[in-house]
Amino acid sequence: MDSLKEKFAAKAGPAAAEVKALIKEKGDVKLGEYTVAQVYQGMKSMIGMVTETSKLDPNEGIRFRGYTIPELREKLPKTPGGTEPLPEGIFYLMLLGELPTEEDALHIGNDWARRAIVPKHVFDVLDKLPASTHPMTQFVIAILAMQTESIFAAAYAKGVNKKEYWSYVYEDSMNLIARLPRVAAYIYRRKYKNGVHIEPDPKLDWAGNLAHMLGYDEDNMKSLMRLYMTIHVDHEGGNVSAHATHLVGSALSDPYMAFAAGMTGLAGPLHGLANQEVLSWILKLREELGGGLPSESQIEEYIKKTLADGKVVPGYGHAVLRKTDPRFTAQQDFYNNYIRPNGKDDLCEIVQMIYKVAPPILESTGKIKNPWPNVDAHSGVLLTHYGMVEHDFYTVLFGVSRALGVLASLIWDRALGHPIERPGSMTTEGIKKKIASIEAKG
Ligand code: HAX
Repeated sequence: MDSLKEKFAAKAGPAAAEVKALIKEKGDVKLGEYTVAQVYQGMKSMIGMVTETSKLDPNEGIRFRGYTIPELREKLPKTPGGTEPLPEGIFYLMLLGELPTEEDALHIGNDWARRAIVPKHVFDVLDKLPASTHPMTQFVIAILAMQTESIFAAAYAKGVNKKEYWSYVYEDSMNLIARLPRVAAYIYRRKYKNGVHIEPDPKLDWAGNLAHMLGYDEDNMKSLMRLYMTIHVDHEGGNVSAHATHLVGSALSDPYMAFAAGMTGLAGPLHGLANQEVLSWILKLREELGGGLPSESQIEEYIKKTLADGKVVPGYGHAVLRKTDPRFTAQQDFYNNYIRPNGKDDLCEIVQMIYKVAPPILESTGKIKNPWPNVDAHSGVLLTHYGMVEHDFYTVLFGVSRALGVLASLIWDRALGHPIERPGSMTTEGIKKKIASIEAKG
C-alpha cells in the first residue's frame, strides 16, 4: 500500500470504531433540534427542505399532491381503452396540484412531442463511448451533452431578473423530459441491439413511444411502461436523486446540470441501481440452484448467506418507509392482472416467494428498520417478462421517470425563490465538545 494510504488506513479504522461507539452511547443527545444519531446517520427524518410535489408517509407510502398510487391509477387520464395512467397526467398533477382532464394530459403529450428532437451531437457523443460503458454513465453524459441547449443558462448569461428564472427552468425541464425517451432508447438500442434504432411514433403517448423506440410494441408492455413511468416519478424531496437535483439547482446550475447530478445519485446501488441488483441477485440464486423455482428454505438460506457475507438484500429496506412500498404492490397487482391469468412467470413467482420469506429474516437481525420490499424488488422481473432482459439498463428507465418529479420540483424551487442550500456541519471533535458541555450543564 502507498504510504499516504497506509497512514490514512491506520487512522480510519480507529476513527470509525470511535464514531460507532459515540453513536451507540450518545446517539440520543440533542445538538439543538436534532440528535447526534441523526447528524451522523444521513439526516433521517430531519425536516430541512420544502417539496411541493409529493409526500412520503412511513406507513402508508407516497402521496402525490395528496393522492395515493391506487387513487391515481383510477383517476388519472389513460389512453383510449387503456387501464394504466398516463405519466403526462401525473406531471400535470405535480406541477399544478390539480387532477388533469384527458385534454390536459393530451396537451402535455403534444407539447413534449413537439420538443422531442435530440440534437445530433448528443448521439455523436454517445457513439464515441465504449459500448461497455454502463447505461447510467451514458445517460448522464447524454444529459450533460444536451446542456448546450440550456435556455436558462443562456438567459442567465445575458442577464435576467430573478423573478423570471422559473420560466427558463420550465422551458429547459420540458425540453429535457421530452427528449429523455429518445436518449434512453438510443442508449439501449446501441448497446444491446447492434445500433439498430427505431424512429419515434408521433401518434403514441410519451411512455408508449418509449416502449416503441426501445423495440417493445406489445400493448401490455406499453401499459407496463405507463405504470412504471408513473410510479417512479417522485418520492418527496430527501431521496438522493431528488435531493441532489434540488441541491445542485439551488446554485442556479441549469436543469441539465442539476438533473445530471440527480442521475449520478440514482445510479447508486442503495438507490435506483437496486433494480438492477435485484435481478442479478435473483438470477444468481437460480443459477446456483440449477434453474427452476427454488423452495422457500432455499431462498431462506440464500438470504442468510447474503447477510452473512456482509451484503445487503437488494429491494428490501428503506430510509423512510416502514411497510411494504405501495409501488411494489402496484407492480404485484400488474403481475396478477396482466400476466398470471395467462400463466405463471417463474421470476415473478420467485419475487412473491421472497416477499414471504425475507421480512422475518431481515427483522430477526434486530437492526434493519424496514424488513419490507421497496419499488425495486419487483420492477426488473416484469420488464424481463416482456423480453427486456438487460438488467443494467433498468435504472435508466427509473431515471426517465424520475425526471418528471424532480424537474417539476425544480420549477417550483425557482418560482418560490428558494435560496442556495447550505446546511451546517460539525467535526467529531466539535460534537464531542458539545456533548460534554450539554452534560456538564446537567
Ligand atoms: N439488507 C441487509 N442489510 C440491510 C438492509 C437490507 N436490505 N437494509 C438495511 N440494512 C442494514 C443497513 O446496511 C444498516 O447496517 P449497519 O448498521 O451495519 O450499517 C442497518 O441495516 C440499519 O439500516 P436502516 O436504518 O434500516 O436503513 P438505512 O436507512 O440506513 O438504509 C437502504 C436504507 C434502502 C439504503 C437499505 O435498506 C438498503 O441498503 N436496502 C437494500 C438496497 C435497496 O433496496 N435500495 C433501494 C431503496 C429504495 C430506493 O431508493 N429505490 O431507488
